[in-house]
Amino acid sequence: MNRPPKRPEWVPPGGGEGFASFVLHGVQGGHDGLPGPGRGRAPVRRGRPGVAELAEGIRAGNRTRLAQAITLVESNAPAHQAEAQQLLAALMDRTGGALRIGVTGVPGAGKSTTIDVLGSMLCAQGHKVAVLAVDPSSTVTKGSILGDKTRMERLARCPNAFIRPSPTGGCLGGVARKSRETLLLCEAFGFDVILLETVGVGQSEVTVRSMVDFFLLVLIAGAGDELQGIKKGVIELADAIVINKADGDNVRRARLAKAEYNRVLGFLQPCTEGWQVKAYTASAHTGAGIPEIWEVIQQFRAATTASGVFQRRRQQQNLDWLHSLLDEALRQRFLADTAVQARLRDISAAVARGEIPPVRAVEALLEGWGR
Ligand SMILES: Nc1nc2c(ncn2[C@@H]2O[C@H](COP(=O)(O)OP(=O)(O)OP(=O)(O)O)[C@@H](O)[C@H]2O)c(=O)[nH]1
Ligand SMILES: [Mg+2]
Repeated sequence: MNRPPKRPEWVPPGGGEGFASFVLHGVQGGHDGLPGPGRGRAPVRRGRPGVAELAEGIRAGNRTRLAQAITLVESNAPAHQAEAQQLLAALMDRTGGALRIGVTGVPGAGKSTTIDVLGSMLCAQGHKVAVLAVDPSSTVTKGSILGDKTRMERLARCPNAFIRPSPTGGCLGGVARKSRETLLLCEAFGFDVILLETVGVGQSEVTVRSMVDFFLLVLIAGAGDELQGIKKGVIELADAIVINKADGDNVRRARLAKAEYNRVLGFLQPCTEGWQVKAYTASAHTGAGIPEIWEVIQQFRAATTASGVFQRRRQQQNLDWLHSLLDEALRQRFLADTAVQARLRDISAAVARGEIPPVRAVEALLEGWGR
């Protein structure tokens, strides 16, 4: 009786090879594989805590409840998602209190090490620090390269710190939703500084920029043209640039790179209204320059709060999130309609043959839908 294994409930419909988990069917008879009832008592299955219990636990600072709540938010199962939304709604009054800092940069630039040193320093000052990784390239099979606790050894030992590896969402949209909601849970728990690490390639830095107040770009001094390897677009998202690994033989090159970036930054439009972006040098190994980065972040917060830019950005981020969720929901509903699917097939073929202009095709598809 060889039944094929089932997919777990959290695998999205059509979830492909990226989801490596399977559920094996139970064996008949005892769990020692022998026929007949197993010996010994069956293990007691404790139920998952409900929404009220999770909300209460998070308000009371219970870390186990926080971890369970994040697992709920990260689940793709529709029933879990409904519960996660109830939980977030119950905790909304406790959110918004943390300073949200994004950290991006080329792979290996020292983002995790910088977060380790900065986070440990902040914990020692009495802050409560949460670190989240946002890495859309990580899937169940590939595992997460970011948020690696071994690269944040010091911070992982701080009782006031919390480190969470990247959720596996399959696509950037899925990871982004989970990260945004995890951020809110961390705020409700009482973390006052939240650091989000992401890779500086692709679209993920744009997504993280849309979740944070301050965006730090970590780079290293390279040979020749300093602007090679990192897109100008990423530089334009930053509120500060740190040239890391300014230690040993590298100090002089790091200073030259800093000067070159500062020259370029003079020509670029700052990402945050009224804030002049500058480059700095630091070493996450020696700790030099890290307290200065925190100084800059505090100055940024004070200046943008006084000008109202800080609050306006948060409001705009909430609205942008609303609209992107609305776009996604409308798209899904539209494409799930069987009548639309049939018409889409025909119209797509006609568009491919060049018989109907695409704009007319869209109008034709939308006509009559949702009435
Ligand atoms: N010399 C020197 N090495 C550093 C410094 N910061 C980090 N490193 C080293 O650089 C390597 C990469 O550091 P990570 O902190 O993992 O870099 P990352 O940017 O988080 O890397 P990914 O998450 O893999 O993109 C490690 O071997 C670190 O020990 C620094 O300030 N000086
Ligand atoms: Mg890292």
